[in-house]
Amino acid sequence: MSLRKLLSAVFSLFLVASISACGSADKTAATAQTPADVGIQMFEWPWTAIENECPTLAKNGISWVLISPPQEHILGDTWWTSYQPVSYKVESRLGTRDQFAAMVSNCKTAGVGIVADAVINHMTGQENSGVGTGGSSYSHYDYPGIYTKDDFHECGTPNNDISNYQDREEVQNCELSNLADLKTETESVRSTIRAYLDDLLSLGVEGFRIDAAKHMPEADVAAILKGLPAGTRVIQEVIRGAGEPITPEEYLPSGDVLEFSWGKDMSSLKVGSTFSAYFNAGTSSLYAPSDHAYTFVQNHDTERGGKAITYKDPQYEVFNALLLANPYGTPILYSGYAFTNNDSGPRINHATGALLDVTCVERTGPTQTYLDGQWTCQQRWPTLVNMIQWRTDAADAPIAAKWSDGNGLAFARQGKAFIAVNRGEEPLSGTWDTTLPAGKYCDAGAGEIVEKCTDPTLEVDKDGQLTGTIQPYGVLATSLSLKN
Ligand code: LAG
Ligand code: CA
Repeated sequence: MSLRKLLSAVFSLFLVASISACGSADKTAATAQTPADVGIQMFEWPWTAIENECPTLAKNGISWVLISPPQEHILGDTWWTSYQPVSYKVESRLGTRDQFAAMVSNCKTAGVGIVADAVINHMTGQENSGVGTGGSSYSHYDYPGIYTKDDFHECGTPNNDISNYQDREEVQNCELSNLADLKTETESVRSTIRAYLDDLLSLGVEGFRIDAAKHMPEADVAAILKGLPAGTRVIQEVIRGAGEPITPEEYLPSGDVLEFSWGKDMSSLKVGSTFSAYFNAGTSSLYAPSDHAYTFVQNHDTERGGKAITYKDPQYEVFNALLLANPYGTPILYSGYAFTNNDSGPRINHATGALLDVTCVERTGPTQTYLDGQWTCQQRWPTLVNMIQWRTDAADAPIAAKWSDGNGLAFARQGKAFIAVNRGEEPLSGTWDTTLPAGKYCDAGAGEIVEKCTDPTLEVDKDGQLTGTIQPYGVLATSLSLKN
């Protein structure tokens, strides 16, 4: 267990003790559970909208939010302007410094941490000069008062770009899509970046996603992050690539990593292939150690890559439930907006250029479709909210009673929780070994958030057997705190 997880466990025990002392024994207090560590990437959500959502996130069991990059960036309507830093002022399309500070502080009060996406490998990729979202002027290799031409790599490839991912030097010292590549090996660049991270910490963030970590030598990342306060969450983006010399494992000395293998393996299980291969995920050499790996069905890049399972797929909810049900790694849910054009940013008022307010579309079920720009709000999907409680109930219990048949897959977390899913369009009926105590239970996949199970629809017999039907693209799941 990492120091961060230990601290959070100790804190939650303290919280539980103080809640019980006040006499309001809710289900968490009654069983003194350590809440599962579940995060959510809230892609391109403005700071004020996240602040407003934090009480709901906390209630739904989500511990932290991975936000989009908060630094000043180039102007433009696409989402990826966020990934072209102009300066380290916390002034972006997503909000001002004051709005950022208010979000971090009020979310913390609600019990939700903020993890900032730190774009530190590069600056802008525009050939033309311009002005950023905070009013700073810049040109491709010049950021007044911050960096000059000498702070960037000239690597010698045509265009200065990375083309050969088999070449370590090239991947780390050339340009990723023309983005001016910082000399992260120099003391002055390192300390400039570090001052930015320290500024975000002073505003109260609990950690960082290190964007494009693979494009910086691990020694540089380690030097930049050296001496961060104990417990700071560090999630490095090192995309695993077949046969590439740079691996996520190399980066473990400087923090944890995003494990891209998980979502990739799930995408091949969406249809057709043998569903029981799910049980192998996390076991091969293509997976970082569970304690240091963050897992996700998709992120903002893979959602646009054409291969991942996304909100557009009716199987999306099933695979997110399987993400939460799996003991491997720390899960990151995802909440963004619908799109047909990969470049489209969040919707704006064309007269003022300001972002429109975020409103959540109500969930109707797995085959729901969304209009472009609508916010999909996975943090409110009842099945996923119930599955977060399920994950807390499952705690460290191992996978047991594995079953799979065609489009159906089921398993238990020994004695604590049970899930059966259907990735197909026909209902599936069966009898499964839940490993649970006999009794009546509520179904996590029935479409309502279960706060206390008063209307049970599932019955587990004295042998732990449950007979039921899994709806098309459905989840049938239950766990000890969903017991009547
Ligand atoms: C990342 N991780 O390593 C981000 O997760 C990913 O979203 C970022 O790419 C990338 N690294 C750089 O931080 C995104 C878009 C790119 C976009 C880039 C910079 O996926 O498409 O590139 O952000 O805005 C765009 C254009 C390129 C152009 C470049 C420079 O698409 O054609 O060369 O801007 O102007
Ligand atoms: Ca680099």
